[in-house]
Amino acid sequence: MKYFLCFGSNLGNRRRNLHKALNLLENKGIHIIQTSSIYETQPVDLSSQAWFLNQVGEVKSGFNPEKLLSKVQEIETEMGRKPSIPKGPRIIDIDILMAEDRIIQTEDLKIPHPRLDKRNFVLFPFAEISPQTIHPVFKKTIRRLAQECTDQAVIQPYHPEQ
Ligand code: PH2
Ligand code: MG
Ligand code: MG
Repeated sequence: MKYFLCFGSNLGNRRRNLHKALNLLENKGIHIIQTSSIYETQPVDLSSQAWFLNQVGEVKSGFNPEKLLSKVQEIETEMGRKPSIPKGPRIIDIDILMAEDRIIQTEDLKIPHPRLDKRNFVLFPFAEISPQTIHPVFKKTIRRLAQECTDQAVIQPYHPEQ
C-alpha cells in the first residue's frame, strides 16, 4: 500500500532528524518513493516554540495502516522523542497523512489526517510531490486544497546555513 507521511522537527539538528527518520523507515522495510523539499515553517497551534522543518514523503509498504503507525511510533521513540505537551517541541514527528483512498476513524488512528486540509506546512510539500492526489473525504485534489487553505502561518523553502 502507498502512503503519504509528514515529517516535522523543531528540536536539535532538525535537518539531520528528518534525514535519520527516512533512513530508519527504509531499515524497517518501508520504502521511500519520493520526498518533497524541506520547508521551514512557523509553528501552528502552539506558537511559542521554535520553527519547524517539515517535509512530506510518499512511501510504499506491505504494512497495514495500524502496523505502519506502530512502526513510525517506534522510530519516534528510537530517535529519542519524549512524551511532552501536545503540539509542543519535538525531535521528530511522523504523521500518516493518507493511505490511498482508505478512510479510518479509530481512537488511535485517523486517516486521512484530520488537520491535513488546514495546514500549509502539510499541503505545500504534499502538493509539490503529488498535486493530483485526491483526498478521499473532500474529493478534491491536494493542489486545490492547498490553493483553498486559509492558514496564514509562514512557510518558506529551507536553506541550511553554511
Ligand atoms: N506540528 C505540530 C504542531 N505545530 N507547526 C509546524 N509548523 N509544523 C509542525 O510539524 C507542527 C506544528 C504537532 O504535531
Ligand atoms: Mg503532528
Ligand atoms: Mg504525530
